[in-house]
Amino acid sequence: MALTSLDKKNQYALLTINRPEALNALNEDILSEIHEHVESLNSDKDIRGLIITGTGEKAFCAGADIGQMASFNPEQAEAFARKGHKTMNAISGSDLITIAAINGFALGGGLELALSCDMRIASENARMGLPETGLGIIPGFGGTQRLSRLVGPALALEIILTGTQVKSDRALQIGLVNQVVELAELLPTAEKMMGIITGKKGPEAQKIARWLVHSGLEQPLSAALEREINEFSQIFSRKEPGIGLTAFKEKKEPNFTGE
Ligand code: CO8
Repeated sequence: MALTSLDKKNQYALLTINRPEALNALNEDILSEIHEHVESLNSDKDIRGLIITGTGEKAFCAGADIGQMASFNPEQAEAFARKGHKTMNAISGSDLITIAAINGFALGGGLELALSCDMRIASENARMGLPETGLGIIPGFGGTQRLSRLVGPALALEIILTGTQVKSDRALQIGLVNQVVELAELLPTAEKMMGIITGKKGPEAQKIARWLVHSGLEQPLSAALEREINEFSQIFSRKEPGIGLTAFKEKKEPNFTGE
């Protein structure tokens, strides 16, 4: 039986991890399913966004499956880490605009899954952390890199070395999440944000801006700024500036999709 479900809505999809008996922990099958869903959405012209969440009120995802890892040798550990990275990279590297709706625990690989998304919205009961060093291992699905790029090395090291569970109010304070809302409001809030994003903005402009933000983090500032100038000029060879700038002058709503 599938351990994840995919529900297509207007311009975006909702992916839910369905393994509540293990607090939605990630095994190989779930990683494969998430990867397949992202691949299929990449080729779906009607879908521009993805919200990822977990079943139930307790956990977004409590990490990689600890039972599965207990007997690993180094080769098996590498294969599992590579599989996790492949899935996280598929999310961060796709053209989908992604939001993690964190409904409870997001620990270890669960937080790493949320970190592979563009934005994170957490419920008030959410607890986020990278407890791996307490298990004698290290974050292995991108956490050492994505968390430090998001909150800075000092806070990332505090979280990694203490293994603390960060409560949602502190997560908001340090920029780990974008918003904190009541649990009942979590999906409506994520869906509302996705609706604004996929609503009346220029899809090409959003795609380029998103790519500049992500790719710029891997470049020296001067090169990334030069790339912005280049993309800014190139966008004027596309149709969106004509639609958006003209609509503003005419005091009308822009219609980028022509629908
Ligand atoms: N894997 C497998 N099963 C899990 C996991 C997990 N990560 N987390 C919880 N479960 C299971 C429990 O075993 C339990 O099952 P059962 O009822 O059969 O005993 C069930 O979920 C409910 O959990 P608890 O009874 O423990 O619930 P509590 O409310 O008491 O505690 C916690 C909730 C605090 C979330 C607790 O379950 C916990 O600490 N879980 C483990 C969290 C953790 O350490 N996560 C990190 C895992 S390591 C990781 O993610 C590494 C990623 C990189 C891998 C690199 C590859 C080499």
